[in-house]
Amino acid sequence: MTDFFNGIPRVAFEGPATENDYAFRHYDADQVVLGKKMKDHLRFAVAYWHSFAWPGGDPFGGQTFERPWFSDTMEAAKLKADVAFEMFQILGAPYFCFHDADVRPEGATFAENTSRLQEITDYFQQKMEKTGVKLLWGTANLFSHRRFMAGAATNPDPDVYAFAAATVKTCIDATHQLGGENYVLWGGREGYETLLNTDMKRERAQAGRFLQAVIDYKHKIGFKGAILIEPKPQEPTKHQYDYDVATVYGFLKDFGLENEVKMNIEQGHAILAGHSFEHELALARDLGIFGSIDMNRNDYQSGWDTDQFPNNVGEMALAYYEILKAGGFTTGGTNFDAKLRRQSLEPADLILAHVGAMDCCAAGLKAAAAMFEDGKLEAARADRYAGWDTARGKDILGADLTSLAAKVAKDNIAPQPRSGRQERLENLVNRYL
Ligand code: XLS
Ligand code: NI
Ligand code: NI
Repeated sequence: MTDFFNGIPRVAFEGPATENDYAFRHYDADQVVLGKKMKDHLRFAVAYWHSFAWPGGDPFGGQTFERPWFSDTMEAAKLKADVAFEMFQILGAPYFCFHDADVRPEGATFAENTSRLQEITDYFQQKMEKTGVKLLWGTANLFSHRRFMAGAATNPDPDVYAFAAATVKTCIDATHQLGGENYVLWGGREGYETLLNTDMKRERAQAGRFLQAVIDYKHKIGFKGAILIEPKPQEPTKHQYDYDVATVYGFLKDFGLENEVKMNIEQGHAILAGHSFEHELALARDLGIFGSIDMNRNDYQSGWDTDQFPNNVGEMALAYYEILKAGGFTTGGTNFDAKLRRQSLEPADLILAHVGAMDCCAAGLKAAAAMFEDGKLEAARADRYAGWDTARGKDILGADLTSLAAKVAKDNIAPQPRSGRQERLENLVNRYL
């Protein structure tokens, strides 16, 4: 045991009336909702990078957090792992996620990076066996080191592509060894700042080739997890190639990979793309590529990726409603890709941020389940489109323009507008919260 979370007890469910900060009011892991335990619906994961590797900097100032493991040694990396697993247990979080760069210090060479990652992977493996905590996904950080400043797969320099590919191989290996249920590719610096120096066509082809190589490798080693792409429209580059779900789907179709890859959808990225979270979730579901979520919000005023813990039950309810409609998670889960505010210095802040987030998601899930079970929302939607289920609707959809022109003239069709009933439906949703 380390003394980092000194005296903070294991967080348990105590119900909505409790006064205890270190308790769940809604998240009751074993409570059955729609035939499944809450923990199996939500599949919470802690993001290693924000919770344990981020120093609290912003564009105007550096480190604010003082963590005993902030140093570049393997000993510190192991202390970090010790504390991380203590936190997973305090929270009862079933999963975690990591990038290579979060868990091991940067080496002088690729070989050193690889051996350090291997050492930590073995260390994780022991801890996972002991605690039962599992890996939701692994990934490679192909965006922090300066070698990746002009992109990884989409870099103008083939050597950077090679280094990135080699790094991804080691990260898939680590994920595979740890029984990870998914492997994530977030575009990092795959994008551009100015077209003046960018050959977009070439970069897009490189990205397609890279992804194909990842899929080939996955099959070669028998990795059974899902490969997930995480769309984001901008930041760090001005224009990210994996803009949103629709853009990534077009890209996958182009390279014939739409059956090999699914989406990891982040709430904040959806907002940055000018969509609602539920739009992105519903679209991915309808296209058959829904995978997993990063449940971290952005500030609605600031216009950048602030990665805050979720705290709006109404928003969560609409998100989990779409996920329930997708049949729930299979390999995916709810990853908190969220960081504390830089003034939140105390170890307790880290715990309470997650407690609130888990509770908020649980409350959202319960509301979504009630909405789903009740069926009123779907009935209203079905009623709005009922005309299309009639023989007449089907004939109209099958007809060509000439016959439709003839039909409209002959039957004297004069459509009558009907209310969309938005406010009525919004009132309905609020009743479940
Ligand atoms: C950055 C992304 C990143 C991915 C993992 O905005 O959200 O944290 O989730 O590389
Ligand atoms: Ni993000
Ligand atoms: Ni993310």
